[in-house]
Amino acid sequence: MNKTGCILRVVGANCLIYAYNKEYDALCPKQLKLQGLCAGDYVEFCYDDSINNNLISKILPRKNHIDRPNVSNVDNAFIVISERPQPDFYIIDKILVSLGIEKITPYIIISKLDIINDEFIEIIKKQYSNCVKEIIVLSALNNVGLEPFVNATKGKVSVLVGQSAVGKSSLLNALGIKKIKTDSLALKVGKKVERGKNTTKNSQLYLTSYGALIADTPGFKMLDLEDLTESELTHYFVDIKDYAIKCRYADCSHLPNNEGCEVVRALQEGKINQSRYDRYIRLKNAIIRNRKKYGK
Ligand SMILES: Nc1nc2c(ncn2[C@@H]2O[C@H](COP(=O)(O)OP(=O)(O)OP(=O)(O)O)[C@@H](O)[C@H]2O)c(=O)[nH]1
Ligand SMILES: [Mg+2]
Ligand SMILES: [Zn+2]
Repeated sequence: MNKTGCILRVVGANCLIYAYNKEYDALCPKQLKLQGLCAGDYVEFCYDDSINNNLISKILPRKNHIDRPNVSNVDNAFIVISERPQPDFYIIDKILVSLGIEKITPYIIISKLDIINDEFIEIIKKQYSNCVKEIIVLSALNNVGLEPFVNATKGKVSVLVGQSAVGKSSLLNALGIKKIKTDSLALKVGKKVERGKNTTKNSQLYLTSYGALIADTPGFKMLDLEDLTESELTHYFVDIKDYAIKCRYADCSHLPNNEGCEVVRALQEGKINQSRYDRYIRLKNAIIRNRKKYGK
C-alpha cells in the first residue's frame, strides 16, 4: 500500500522520508530525480520486495520551490542577521521580494543577543517591523529567546537564510539537532567570513523534537528581480505598497520630486522608513537600467 511522506534528504538515489512520525529510507527512481526531487517534496512510496527497500513512485504537486537551499513547499523563511558580520540591507530587501513572489512567510531573526547593541535592534525594527511577520531576537549560545522561533516553526517547513557566520547552525544546535556541526566555529568573524564563505553545503530538512522541519542553508539564491516590472516591485515592498495604491498619479514613479505623491507624503510623515525607501528606489533604478540595456 502506498504511503505519503515528506522528503528530508536526498543523497544520490537514497532518500530519507518523514511519514507518520517515523523516518523511512527509500530509493528514488531516475526519472523522479530528473524532476528535481528534493527536501520538502511530498511523495508517495511503498515497499518493493524486488529491491528490498521502499521505492518512491510519485512527487505530489508543489506549493513552491526555492533553488538554494534546494527545498520545496516552504512555509516560512527566517532571515538571520546580526551586528557582526554586518548585514547587507539591500540583499535583505531583495530576499524579501523573492520570498513574496514565492509566497513564503518572512521573519527576521536578530541573533547573538548577548553581544549586540540595543541600537542595532532598533535600527532593524524601524526598517522591518512592517515587512515581516515577526522580528525574533535571540541568543543561540545562551539559549535565550528561542520560544517565539519554536512557536513559529512548529508543524511547518522553514528555511534559515542568511550570510555566513550569523549563527544559523548554532540556532539549530540550540534546538538539539545534533547532526549539524557548527560549521563556522573554527572560522573567526573576519574578512573572509564577511565576504560570504559558505560552509554548510547540503540541503536537508531537520526534524526537531517539537515537530518542525527546518533547513539550514548555505545561502539564498535570489530570483532575477531585474525582470520584474516596477509595479510588481512595488507590490512586494509591502511597507510601501499601500501608499503606492493610494497615489493619485497613474504611472507615478514615487520619486522624491513628485509633489503630491502619496508615497512621498508617507515618507515625509515618517510612515515609510527612509532607508527602505532609498533601497526601493535603488532597486527600481536597477530594473529600469536592465530594461533599457536589453531593449525590453
Ligand atoms: N556570542 C554569540 N555567538 C554566537 C551565537 N550564535 C552563534 N555564534 C557564533 O557565531 C559563529 C558562527 O555561527 P554558525 O552557527 O556557524 O553560523 P552559520 O550562520 O551557520 O554560518 P554558515 O554555516 O557559514 O552559513 C560561531 O563562532 C558561533 O559560535 C550567539 O548567540 N552568541
Ligand atoms: Mg552553518
Ligand atoms: Zn506616487
